Amino acid sequence: MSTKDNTSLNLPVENPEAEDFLPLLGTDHVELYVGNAKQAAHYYMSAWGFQPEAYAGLETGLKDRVSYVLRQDKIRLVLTSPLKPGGDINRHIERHGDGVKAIALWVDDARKSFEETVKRGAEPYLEPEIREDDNGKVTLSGIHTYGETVHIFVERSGYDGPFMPGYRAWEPHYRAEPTGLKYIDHMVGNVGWNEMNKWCEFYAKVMGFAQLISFDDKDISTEYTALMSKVMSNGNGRIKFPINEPAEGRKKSQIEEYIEFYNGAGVQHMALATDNIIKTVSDLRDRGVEFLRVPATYYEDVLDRVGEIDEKLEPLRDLGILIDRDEEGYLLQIFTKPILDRPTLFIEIIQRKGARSFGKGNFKALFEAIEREQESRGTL
Ligand code: TYF
Ligand code: FE
Repeated sequence: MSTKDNTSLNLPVENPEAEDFLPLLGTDHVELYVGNAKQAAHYYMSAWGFQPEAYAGLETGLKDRVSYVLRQDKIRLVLTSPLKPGGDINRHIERHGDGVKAIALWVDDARKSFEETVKRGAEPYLEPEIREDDNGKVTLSGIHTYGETVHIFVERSGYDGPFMPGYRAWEPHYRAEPTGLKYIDHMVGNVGWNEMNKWCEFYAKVMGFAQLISFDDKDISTEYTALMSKVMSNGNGRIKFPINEPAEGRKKSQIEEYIEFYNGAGVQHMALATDNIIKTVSDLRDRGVEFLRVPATYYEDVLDRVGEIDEKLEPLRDLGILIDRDEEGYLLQIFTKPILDRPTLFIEIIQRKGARSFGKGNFKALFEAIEREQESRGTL
């Protein structure tokens, strides 16, 4: 069973009667800083089936940057590139390569979200600011989290224009079929040696999250791969942030490899949910998305482990989709190879059939597949 508990963090367990001081309605968007937003936007459209939604750049009065907004169902991506040398975006890209800068959270009150979190120790990133145009107003604020990653609080107050004030609708002639991606299931952070508890405590203390104790939890670490992980979740369970740290193991930790190439802590993967993983993964494969593969032997005994499932095993095996079960149901998941040149960011596709855990039963096969990739890069 999935429950909430903060005792292992030496923090008081949440009082269920207490008011949630940071009610989160969902993930508003994820912003990536990238070297070439125009081409990245084309990749997320053509390969992933995102739809063009909004644009801001020279044509809308910006002088030094450009942003493309893409959407697929509830998932919104913002791709931002600099137009001139210098500045924060260039520095971010030089240091980290393309990567996630902001995990933006949808709130009813961006000012209160800022004040409550800063009061509890968050480092301010963006003082509350109101953006307004003919379509209404949006209030933004922001705080720092691990590495150079930030959380933006977005209060939409019924705004009904393209994305937010400052943007215009983006309507290129090209559109690709969606691939069935529905919402962000979780966003995972990689942090440095022995920093997992510090960042879990940040989410508990500063943002009112609690540790999600699930099937996966009991030290997933070093038996197969050198990492430790805990999952933090907000009050209504809509936002889930697993936090990984490297651990000593037989081989070089995949988390250490990430930290080296990203030059610090950052977002390791986003897990995107579908309600038809076979269709979604077939479409993505057809469009060139590369997935990790486990050995064919994985499928010889997987049904002994997970029991009966609704899907036929054959297409799951052909596509390399992994299966796991917990007390509440089962899940189907698969992981891309890194989607950038640096071995940093990757994407997970997940379909939940009742399970609320993260696929512990797959860790051995998955982490061995990741180690084979590390080996081919000579970084193991
Ligand atoms: O989010 C999770 O916990 C799972 C499993 O490097 C996982 O997706 C954990 C660490 C990792 C890759 C996958
Ligand atoms: Fe995941």
